[in-house]
Amino acid sequence: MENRNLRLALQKNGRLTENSLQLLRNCNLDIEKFNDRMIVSVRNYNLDLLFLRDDDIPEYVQEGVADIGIVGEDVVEENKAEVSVVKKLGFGKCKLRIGIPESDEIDNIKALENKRIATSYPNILKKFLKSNNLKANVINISGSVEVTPTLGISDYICDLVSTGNTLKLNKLKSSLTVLESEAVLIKNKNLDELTDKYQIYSKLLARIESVLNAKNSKYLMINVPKDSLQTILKIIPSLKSPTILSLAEENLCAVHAVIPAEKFWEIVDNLKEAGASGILLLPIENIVY
Ligand code: PRT
Ligand code: ZN
Repeated sequence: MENRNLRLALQKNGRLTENSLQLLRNCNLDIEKFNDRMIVSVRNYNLDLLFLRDDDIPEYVQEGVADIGIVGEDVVEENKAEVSVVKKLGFGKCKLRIGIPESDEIDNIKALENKRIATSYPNILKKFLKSNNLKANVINISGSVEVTPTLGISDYICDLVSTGNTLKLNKLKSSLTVLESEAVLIKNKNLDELTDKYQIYSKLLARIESVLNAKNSKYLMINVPKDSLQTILKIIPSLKSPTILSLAEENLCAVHAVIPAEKFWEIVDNLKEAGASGILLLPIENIVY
């Protein structure tokens, strides 16, 4: 009988592995101990995890060996995979950039014309050059692209950058951005909406979305003098209407609101100035809209 579990491919051992597993655990999935196994089941959900090299994930999902996968957008784009990109997941963020020798300057994209550019992302780079009407010599290198200018093999490189330290160590600096990337959830294009598997997928997606919504939000609780209430409500960047509660002390009330996490430090001084006290900011586990 056909296996009716949904199959999710994720990176076996790399930069995206820990965050991918953490996201699944935050979805309340109880993942079996895996000790180097390729296929691992989830105890409390109809889901199997398939651990792969990241470069293989788009094709496995395209071919339906896995139904969905978690992988960098850069890998999906480079492999020209025929898959649906369902959701950005907010981790594994990086940029594919042109790296040039520290002493060089590029003030115009035309500076790439006729240069030798080493990269492990030849497809993305060629597409970028073509869309800018440029011709350059793209050199396909599978690893340590950053040493090629010093070796005289290339003029520039095109590689992923996060902190920029690797470029710096090799006396290079980043210049133009070719692609921005983060981890994404991808899906096989033929996953049939009428199947049980699709139901398992859409329920999992709803859990993932609720975890991502919650991660970006916080629960703010403050006490407010009643005559400052209107001023304070104007300060709070509430995601929906705040809750206002009476307190035992007559001239005070409590305001509870869900706010974007990154806004808290911008508004805290304004809240205090307007008379707010007992300011509490709490994490939220899930938000189901
Ligand atoms: O073994 P497997 O094939 O599965 O793994 P891998 O070695 O091919 O990939 P891995 O684990 O290095 O990266 C997986 C994904 O993480 C990538 O596809 C990106 O989507 C994402 N990611 C995020 C990065 C980086 N940041 C990153 N900094 N991938 C690679 N790098 C490398 C980059 O190539 C360069 O060598 O880190 C170096 C630069 O880093 P900084 O911090 O010095 O700028
Ligand atoms: Zn890889």
